[in-house]
Amino acid sequence: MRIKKGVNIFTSLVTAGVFVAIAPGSALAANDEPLTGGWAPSEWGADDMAGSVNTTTPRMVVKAARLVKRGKVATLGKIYAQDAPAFGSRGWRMTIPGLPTGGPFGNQELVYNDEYLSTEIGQIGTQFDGPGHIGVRTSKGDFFYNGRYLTDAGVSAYGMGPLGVEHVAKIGFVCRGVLLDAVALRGGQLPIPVEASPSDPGIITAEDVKTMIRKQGIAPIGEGDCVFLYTGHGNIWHPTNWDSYDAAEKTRRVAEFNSGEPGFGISACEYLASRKIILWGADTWASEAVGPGFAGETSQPFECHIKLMTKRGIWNLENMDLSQLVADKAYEFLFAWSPLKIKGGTGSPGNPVAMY
Ligand code: UVW
Repeated sequence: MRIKKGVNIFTSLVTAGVFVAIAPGSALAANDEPLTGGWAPSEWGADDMAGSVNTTTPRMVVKAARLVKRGKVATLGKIYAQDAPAFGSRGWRMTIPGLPTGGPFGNQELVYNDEYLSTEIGQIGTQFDGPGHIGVRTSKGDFFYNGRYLTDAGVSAYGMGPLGVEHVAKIGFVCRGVLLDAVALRGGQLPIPVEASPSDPGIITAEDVKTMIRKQGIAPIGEGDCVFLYTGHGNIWHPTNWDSYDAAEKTRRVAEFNSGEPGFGISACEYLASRKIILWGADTWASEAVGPGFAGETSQPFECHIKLMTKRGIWNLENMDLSQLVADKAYEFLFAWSPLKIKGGTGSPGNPVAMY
């Protein structure tokens, strides 16, 4: 199946039967690879709730800090707004009740405003995918990072308990950031893949990653690094020009942005895991290639999500604005980011920072 240009991918996934409602009591399709493949306990022990952030040592932080040479700072988050693209039916709705919300108080006639927000707070715009976001349906139940299940004590509709994002946020990410400029590699914005093949120009393979590192003249990817891919697809939801577009242009761009995306293929993700990175991300909504049939480099949808996060606890930052780093050719930098401490949350919004 091909994703039609302009069709919301979530609608397509449902139509294609990738997301299927299962009637109570009916037989469940299951993938037992997490059980037979030794995905739990993780390398940080059976009790771990944080994953890759455990890797960082004081020595790594000091080494990463030495990458600040020009004294420049780039913020890597995009603007949260109601008309910005979102996956599926997710949305952002903010109101300022009262306007002013309260006051006036005292002789100074103080007034104040608060915002009321309705959104999928951890899974909107620039977003961090934490331990409770992606799982695999096995014959024992829905398996998440480190062998936790949605039926475990503490996991409920009110929060993910031991899978909550706050367990990662208590540690946070300070690392050597690496920018992989795939637009420079391919000579232009990467296309949405049209076939599940390492030769598709929209799919970044392990070899592509090694080539970019060599061409960009930086040290190989190593333990504790945070690695980000620039595909150019993120400019459809343009980080600076967005508000200059009229409503029809925004609608067209939202549909195009959501209809698939170039990105990492599974060979690249396996390579990044072998180098022991702690965070991966991109200027796209999934950070990995999403093409026909929702496949990446293989026919499996969101394979990097599963193999990096559910299997290994290597977390993901989506919808990053990498444009300043690209313009400055800042290919390695000090990177700092922590998810919000949302108790039981699946992820977090935020505004990561690069210093170089
Ligand atoms: C899904 O939630 C399936 O994708 P993402 O992590 O890209 O939001």
